[in-house]
Amino acid sequence: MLTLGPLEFDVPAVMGVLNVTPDSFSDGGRFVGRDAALRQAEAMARDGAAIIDVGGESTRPGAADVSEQEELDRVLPVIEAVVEAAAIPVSIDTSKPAVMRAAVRAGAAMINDVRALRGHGALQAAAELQCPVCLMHMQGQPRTMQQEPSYGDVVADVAEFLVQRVRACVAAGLAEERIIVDPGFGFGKTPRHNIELLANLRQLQSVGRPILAGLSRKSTLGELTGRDVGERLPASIAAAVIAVMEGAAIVRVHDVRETVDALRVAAAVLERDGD
Ligand code: YH5
Repeated sequence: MLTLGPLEFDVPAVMGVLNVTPDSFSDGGRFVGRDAALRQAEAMARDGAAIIDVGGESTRPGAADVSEQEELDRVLPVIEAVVEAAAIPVSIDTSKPAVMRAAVRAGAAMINDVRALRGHGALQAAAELQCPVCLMHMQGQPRTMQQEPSYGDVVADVAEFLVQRVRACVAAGLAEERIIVDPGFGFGKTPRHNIELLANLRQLQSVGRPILAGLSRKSTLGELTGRDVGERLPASIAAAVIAVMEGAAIVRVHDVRETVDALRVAAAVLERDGD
């Protein structure tokens, strides 16, 4: 069992991705609109997701910035609908303090920030809200992060960043036991960097907090398989299983049903080992 303040998950846990961006790379905007998003969330809950991650800012490489109002308009109706109708916690994928506040007021139970609360006012907002947070590593900014990412030792550099961010959060008053860390697959990383991180995910346990891994449908899997984004399910399942076998407590995925089945097999092996 993973306990993050008021949130409790069986481990491994699946976080289902619910994009509410019209330009979303992998969903192409199919779930824009409150009712369609709600149906998708309900299906993910039925299929065994532990939490639904609602995001209104596209952070794919090269994506344009979204205004605060636009992000609020996208995510709030969906969070309200899911919180009211679906018996599953919601996390808000945002870096904007105003969106964090409004989302938590609307019932979101967790903040997932790809900028690890480094944005202006984000740390203070999260500390005030006192909800669980996921701190993700990213080198650079979404618009330019894939232009020649470079590290000394990618695993050590990411671990050091996460240790520093956990420290900054605790210093700001966030309860350490509510923090999750994430190496940020694909965020300012080459395929080699991503594979290195996946192979050495266990080393990030030295940070001392549960690990979330998001590899679902990402470009590295496209590079490895030669498949377009809509045809990366087998590769995504393999990546989720490897992440869990290497110590991830939560995996963030688009295809909940298939991943939950695969992770039942991984969990049986892990539980037998006593890991
Ligand atoms: C993550 O890893 N990722 S949004 C490009 C794709 C497919 C998917 C090229 N938010 C993460 O999912 N939050 C995103 O095809 C995240 N960890 C956490 N905590 C990017 C994404 C994607 C990008």
